[in-house]
Amino acid sequence: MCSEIFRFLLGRFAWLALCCLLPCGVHAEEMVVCEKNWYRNASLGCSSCPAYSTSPVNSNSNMDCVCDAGFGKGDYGLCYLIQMEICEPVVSVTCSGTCECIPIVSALHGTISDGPTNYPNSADCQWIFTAGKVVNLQFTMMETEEDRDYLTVEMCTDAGCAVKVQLHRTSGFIDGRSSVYSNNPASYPFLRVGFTSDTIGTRGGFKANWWSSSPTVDFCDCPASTYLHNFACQNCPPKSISAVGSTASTDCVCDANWYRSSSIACSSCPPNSTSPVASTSDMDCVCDKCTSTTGDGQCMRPDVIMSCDSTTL
Ligand SMILES: [Ca+2]
Repeated sequence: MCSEIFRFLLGRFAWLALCCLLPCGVHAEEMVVCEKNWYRNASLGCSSCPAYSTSPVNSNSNMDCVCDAGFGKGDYGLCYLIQMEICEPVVSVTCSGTCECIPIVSALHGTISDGPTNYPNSADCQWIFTAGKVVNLQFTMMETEEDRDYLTVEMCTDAGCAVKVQLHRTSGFIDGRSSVYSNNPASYPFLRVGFTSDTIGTRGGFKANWWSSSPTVDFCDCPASTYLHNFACQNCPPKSISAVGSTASTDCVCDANWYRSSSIACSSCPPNSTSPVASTSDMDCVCDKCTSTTGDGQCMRPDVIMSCDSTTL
């Protein structure tokens, strides 16, 4: 009698028994709960958040991985060290006189000019560049009254140009671009451009481009496992490291058992294989002893190793 009732119940309420095994309304994929700093991926497994980021328990996507303080999210969801100002040379341009005067602070390059129209009579204008680095200057246009209205380029020991070396003095026209005039920052950290006109007769004036030298390694030593890129220290790809002062992504070398698979990523060697530090190809992954290589590059370990000679594969 009891067994008949049981069979009846099982026949009518089989779905109820299934619900006991898999709680009603809960799909199998919802039961994957990823640990802290991992997130559920498209194939219902758990993937690790990128380096320098964290996520809470039971995260649903890589969007839940939040970059650490001081790091920003970049391409491919990777976290990069936020730009450090120290990498950027700061140039300040101060100017005075009746010419066009556009003060600039913290720029790498720019243009100076007497202004868009003819310069005035009795002009006495100057532009002083302060960088502590090399500042280069090149005239791209010049039209002044010959032997009367002059442009002068000097490098100076101080902002007042008490001690100076004249690099160039000219009047008249130039066809095309002038030579490039640069200061020697070790002795003369300031570069000065002066323009004077006499009391009669004006012309179009001048335009000049200026630019500071690019930052160098000694100017901004990026910390280990980062490299200099666009005046900022960028993280090496996950599973790779670089020396202090690295200046290119190629300075980042993959850890042992990983190999460089793209400019921004290291990939793991297949199971049962190893590679040395700084490997650059999956060809560098060598199968462990007592495994055999399959056609697809996998290293297979036999279920039972009957007589593995440890000196050979
Ligand atoms: Ca004149």
